[in-house]
Amino acid sequence: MQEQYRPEEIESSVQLQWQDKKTFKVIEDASKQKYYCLSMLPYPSGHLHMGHVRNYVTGDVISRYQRMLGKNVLQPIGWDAFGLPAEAAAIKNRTEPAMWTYNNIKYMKNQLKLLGLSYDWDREITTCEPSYYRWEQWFFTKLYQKGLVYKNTSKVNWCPQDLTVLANEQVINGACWRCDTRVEQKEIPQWFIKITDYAEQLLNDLDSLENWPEQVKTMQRNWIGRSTGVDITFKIIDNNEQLIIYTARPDIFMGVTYIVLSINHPLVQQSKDNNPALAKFVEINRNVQFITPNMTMMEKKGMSTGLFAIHPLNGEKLPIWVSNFTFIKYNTSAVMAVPAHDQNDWEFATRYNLPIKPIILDREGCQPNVHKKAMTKKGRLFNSGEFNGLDNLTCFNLIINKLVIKGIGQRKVHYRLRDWGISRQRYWGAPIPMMMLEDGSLIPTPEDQLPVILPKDVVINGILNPLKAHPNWAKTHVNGQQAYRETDTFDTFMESSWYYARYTCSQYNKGMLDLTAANYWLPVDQYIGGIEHATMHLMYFRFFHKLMRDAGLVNSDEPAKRLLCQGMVVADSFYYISNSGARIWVSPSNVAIERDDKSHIIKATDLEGHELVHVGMSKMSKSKNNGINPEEIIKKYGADTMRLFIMFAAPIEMTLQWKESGIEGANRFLKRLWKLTYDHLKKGKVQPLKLTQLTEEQKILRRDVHRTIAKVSDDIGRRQTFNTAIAAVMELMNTLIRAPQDNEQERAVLQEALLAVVCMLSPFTPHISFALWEALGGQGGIDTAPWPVVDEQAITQATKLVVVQINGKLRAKITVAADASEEQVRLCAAREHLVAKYLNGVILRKVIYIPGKLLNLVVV
Ligand code: HQ5
Repeated sequence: MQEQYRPEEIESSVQLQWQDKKTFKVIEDASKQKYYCLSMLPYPSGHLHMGHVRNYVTGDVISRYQRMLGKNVLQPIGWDAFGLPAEAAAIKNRTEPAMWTYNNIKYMKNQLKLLGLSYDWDREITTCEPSYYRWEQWFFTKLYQKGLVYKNTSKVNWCPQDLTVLANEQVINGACWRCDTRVEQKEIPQWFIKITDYAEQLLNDLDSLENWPEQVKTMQRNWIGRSTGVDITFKIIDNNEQLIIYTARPDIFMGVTYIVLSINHPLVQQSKDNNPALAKFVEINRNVQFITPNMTMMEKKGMSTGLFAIHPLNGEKLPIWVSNFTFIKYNTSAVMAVPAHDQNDWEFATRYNLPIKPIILDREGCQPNVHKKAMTKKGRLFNSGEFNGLDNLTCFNLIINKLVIKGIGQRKVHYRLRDWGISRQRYWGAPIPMMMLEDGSLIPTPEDQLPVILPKDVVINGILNPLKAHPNWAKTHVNGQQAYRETDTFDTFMESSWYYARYTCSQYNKGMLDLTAANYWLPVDQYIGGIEHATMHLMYFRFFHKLMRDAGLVNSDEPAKRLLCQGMVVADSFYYISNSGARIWVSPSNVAIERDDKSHIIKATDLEGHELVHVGMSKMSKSKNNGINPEEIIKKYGADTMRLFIMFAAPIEMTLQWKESGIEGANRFLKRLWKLTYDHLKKGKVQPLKLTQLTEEQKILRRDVHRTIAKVSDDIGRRQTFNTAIAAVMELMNTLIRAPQDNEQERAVLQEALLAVVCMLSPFTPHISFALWEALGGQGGIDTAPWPVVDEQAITQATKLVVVQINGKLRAKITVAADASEEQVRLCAAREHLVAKYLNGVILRKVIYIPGKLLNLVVV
């Protein structure tokens, strides 16, 4: 064993062995318990971000731990390779999206390998390959045949200058990213998958996901947005049209004072023809509604249509308004407003001077004060005719029934969830396998013509859809008839919706899935990824699993049993103001920092001597130039140090603050471990441990070792508190460093302890653990070593001898568990014959206890 810890040598040599021996390759094995651990696959965007590292190291720690428990562990990786960034880069750098993508994959794959992740590389998936997307296309045609796919018009962002569709991220402040022209909305025909058919199941099955974070489940519940309520029909004054509006709050229906339509509501479209002001309002606000992603942040603008509806129960005249925000409520284009009892409605009413009519009494039974804000509490009704005096919850059903009997209400379950629009007017995606015949009819591409391969000979200019512009790609034949291919491509969320299943049989070419393999490995036991995917990806992923189940491809209801969402990585960010007044962000690796004794930054300067403003910690990003390149850290300290720091620095769901000092601490710890092992082994061969001949000190040391094993196992496996697992090992190390190593038994105890430490650390720091295990003479390679087993006796056997005095005189010597509490020691002492005798009939004045040594009872 070398005296110095040299991570660069160890890591590359260990990684080479893993690669050569295919250590992490797995196949189905019915005799072993399977464990499928999956991290969300990356977009091949160029370089690994520290956020990726956190995600993938977490997956690797869990995989390695489960492998040591003896399970057959599948941990795959691949590339979410289609998407807009490749097209943007192709235009910018004048390359092809494929070239850009494959170069990035090559680069990032190498970076992943430097991290020492235990992937089965033979299962790698690259989603832009026809061998992958052909099955997605095949499945889509099956869904079409089942009636789960349809075409409909839907809005897109449209640049009237470039005559192109823009993705939401290409719309900057309402204008085209390229030419700054104001973006419009355009209705074009697009393909949809009926996720709404599965709304009920997607909602109900959330309850079975015990090991998913509550936060994610709540977000999905809100996204699905199930509500029960009623569709109510309103008559309009001097107009033959009727309005049908859904409400989930029939209980406060008597408080409705106005109605709001969104600008795309048919009645607005109709009324604007003879109302120029309204037409102008529609024109101005037409785009805002679509572009602003966070509707609650949006300014609420409104205008009267001049029309009035009639409240069907109290006959009041209700002004009908139009606004730019109505559909936030239930994703419908019309809402009835109850401003006295709904804050959003109240704000709109106050801004435009619309009537506010309270109908729920406050807790004291008085009319509520709604001058400053809406009153949103429950209570008894007033101002509500026949419903006066009843509490609002009771009225929920009474009012629905009344409306139903009058023939103007229909009970309804409503979902906020909309069908999934999967068409993208983009080149770099999987072609949608549909065709149009000469007569305009739509048919799915026949199975024998799949895959529909994305052509390479295209012109990408960011304006024309390259598939549309292609001279002959779209032209084809079906049964001797001329046919035209769909030129839109799939949303990339299609590829990431089923990749997890394909990993179980990524080379299979007889079908989408090899049923035996898929059903051996699925469902995923542990899924790890960012919270940003809480709704879209994780919803589509669950939806696809159910679709595949209903197609007989998988036999479980949900794709993943347990979900972990890692927090983000943040770092210090610094800037100075340039001569032209711009903020110039300086990378933290180029900043010299002075700190005060509390480690607060008091001065920061860059390499050119600019004094910098420190804005605290923020998400590592290009815009703040505060990203830390994982490769540089590996070069400087090794992958094990980086892995250890990342898993130690914060609880996994929390934000991780990047600190070089923390990295240094992790590095020092590994060096200490190396040195302790080296010094231990230098003393020569270690004799076997003789459990029956242990001294009290040795028993206590063994107790600490086995307690640590128990804690670390629970922390990694059940609690997933990786930081506390590492802290426990560090604490044990402090004890081991101080432990005597002079005789054979002491060295044997240390040998056992070191083997345990190396094992416990190996999920976190696999390379150094590999090397130390070998040096310590551990059996077999550490990659096949079993997780250390807790010796329960070692925990209970460790004892201490406590001297018991009464008024300073020795009366007994008792043996207690080494960690016995004072209470337990006193009880034990009281059971001693002599102690009991002296305590009889006296008053206990004072107890002096020196833990693990002395108990002195002062009596009178
Ligand atoms: C992080 C960062 C960057 C990344 N391809 C999709 C994707 O998000 C995943 C599909 C399943 C839809 C995490 C991120 C995600 C994983 C891959 N990450 N911080 N790809 N700065 O490359 O935490 O949350 O963007 O789980 O890395 O990210 S990705």
